Amino acid sequence: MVRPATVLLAGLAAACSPPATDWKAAPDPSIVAMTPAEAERVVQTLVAPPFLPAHDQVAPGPPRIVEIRMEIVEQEVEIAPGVFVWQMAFNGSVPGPVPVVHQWDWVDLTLVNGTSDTLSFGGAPNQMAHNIDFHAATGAMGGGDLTVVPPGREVGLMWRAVKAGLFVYHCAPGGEMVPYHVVTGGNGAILVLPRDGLRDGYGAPIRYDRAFYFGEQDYYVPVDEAGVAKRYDGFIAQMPDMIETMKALVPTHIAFNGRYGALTRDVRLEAAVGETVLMLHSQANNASDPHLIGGHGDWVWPYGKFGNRPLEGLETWHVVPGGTAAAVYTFRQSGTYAYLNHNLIKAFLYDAKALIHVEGEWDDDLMTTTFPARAMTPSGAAR
Ligand SMILES: [Cu+2]
Repeated sequence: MVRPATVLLAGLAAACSPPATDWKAAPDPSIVAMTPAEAERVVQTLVAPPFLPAHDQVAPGPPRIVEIRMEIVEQEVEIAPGVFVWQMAFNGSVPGPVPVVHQWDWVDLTLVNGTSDTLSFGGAPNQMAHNIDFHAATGAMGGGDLTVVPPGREVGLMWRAVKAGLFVYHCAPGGEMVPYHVVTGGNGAILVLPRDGLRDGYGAPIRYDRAFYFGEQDYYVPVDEAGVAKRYDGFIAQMPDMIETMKALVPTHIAFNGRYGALTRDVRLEAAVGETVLMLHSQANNASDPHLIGGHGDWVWPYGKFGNRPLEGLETWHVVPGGTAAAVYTFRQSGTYAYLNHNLIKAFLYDAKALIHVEGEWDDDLMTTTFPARAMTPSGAAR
């Protein structure tokens, strides 16, 4: 028998918070109402993509203030053989690092224009002002208006992660500087996990064993009369020609993680049969269509946002410009898999691709050779 008091309490709870769906719980009003003054502070050390910093998949307690530090570096990088670009790079990587927090946490950022030791990198000080616009943040151009910082200075910004998902961040100093800084590498993504972790389409918890972040970058490299990629003295000198090249809207180079071969040659991505891998993808300036050759997206969150019920068993999914994708896959078969943009021109004639090497037993029941290549048998004839 249900007591009247129980019915009353249930009615009050329903009036205070959105209803639970059949696959996720409603937010806890006391967590939403919490203030930063009540929150514990933690420091998160960021790492270079495609990897993520050490993190809990389920929030270990109430919302926290997560302190992160991002140093902006203007650096010249050989993005493809003989092709050099002055990048704008958060923490010296393209894309920038992936901070990992939980929904309703606060992000307390120190944004440094230069590096902390010498305020320079490779002997060359930064030349331009930069800032950061977090798509996961609320108000003031995503923080862009409050974080404009000249070379040799640093600025602080704290914001609350009110939405769960993978969200793009990028530099956005205004006008033509916005696309110039973004397509020279000034972008990345932040992962905001649900407090109780990921859930599949039935509401069951998902725990991943590994997570890889694929940042897809389009470049617009000017060439001389002979068609040779031009090289410049610095981030400012490169800008006028590059902006003219950008206006054609046709990338000259496309790469995962900043340069050709980054995730097929320079970094070896590994997993094992039976492991679940979270595959994160962003493109700050163009669309992309991720696909795992030889596998699938077991669960794929539309637009990379965890507040939506994930879709099951996809072959290829979509990243909108200035957006993300998130998918999990449990590997069932050993071998080498390619994770790529299934615009195959962008994958193979450019370099929008990565390899994942999976160790383990081969399962003949999933795939086997019935006979090797041999002379053709005429149709209808007995072999
Ligand atoms: Cu910038």
